[in-house]
Amino acid sequence: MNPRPSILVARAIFPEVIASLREHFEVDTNDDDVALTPEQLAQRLQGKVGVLTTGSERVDAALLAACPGLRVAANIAVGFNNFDVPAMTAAGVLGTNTPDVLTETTADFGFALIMATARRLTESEHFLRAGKWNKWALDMFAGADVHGSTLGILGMGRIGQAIARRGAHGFGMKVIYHNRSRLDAAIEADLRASYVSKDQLLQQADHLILVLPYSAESHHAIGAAEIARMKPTATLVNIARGGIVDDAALAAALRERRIAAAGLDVFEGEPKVHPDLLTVPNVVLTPHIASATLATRRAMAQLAADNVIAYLTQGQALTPLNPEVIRA
Ligand code: 8YV
Repeated sequence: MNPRPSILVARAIFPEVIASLREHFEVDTNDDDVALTPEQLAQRLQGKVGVLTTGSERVDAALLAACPGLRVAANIAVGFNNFDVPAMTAAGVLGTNTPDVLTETTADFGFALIMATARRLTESEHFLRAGKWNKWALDMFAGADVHGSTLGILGMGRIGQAIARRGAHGFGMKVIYHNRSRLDAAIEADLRASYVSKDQLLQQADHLILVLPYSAESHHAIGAAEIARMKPTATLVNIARGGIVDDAALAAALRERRIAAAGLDVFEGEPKVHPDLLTVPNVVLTPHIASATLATRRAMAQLAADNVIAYLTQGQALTPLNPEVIRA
């Protein structure tokens, strides 16, 4: 009998997901959840045909060259900027991601961050915890209304649309969006969202949320020049990827109150955070947790596992990034 194929689960995940993989494969795990260096990852992948990764592990030309036996890399994330997909395709390695299962959870969090940012939730909590609350005042931590305001959405994929729905239907917001391609009129009508130019989006939004994928094109899509186009009362929320916002420029703008506030779940070079962002009061900071509910994280890990199982046992995949590898 042929030995069972070996795979690596690069980060600690749910035991029941590991169990489903063990029905088919020899599974090497990282139970201590140590972040692997590229060299350690390549070393752990020797003799293995599959890997489950998170956004912290890169699958690039160097890794592919060091691991010629690799056939599939399944990212436990919808974003896949840690994958060099053309290099994977050239090497005949299938990549998969986890769309859909995290859409509503991530949209909930986007809204949580909009609310927390507009209503100065963490800033006021820090004030209270520091024992500074000794009298109530009419203008104490007065923020900006969310209901009835204009919500700007940059990037209008599945998560952007789920946020639009919450804004328009739940909070009575006027929803405007900008995206590489405009949505069908029927979808726009259903969402109650209007397409505008990026410049109009920047100028008109009371609350601007970023939900676009990271790429060379979207690097620093929001920098000093874009922030200068925004209303001084506006808030900016990033739940997409670090690098889409120029964090140094944002910290300077927040310090000078060129916009009112920001809410950030993702950072350039995370888990490091730009030191200036840690010292400005008008920013809500969270450690990349937009998809973090137990049910959703479990569904993401299971979808990644199911992709590896489907590909290695049946030559199919549920959510492939480069399906041409399957057809080849
Ligand atoms: C992941 C994310 O949890 O799906 C994404 O793209 O950013 C998060 O949901 C994170 O990338 C870990 O892989």
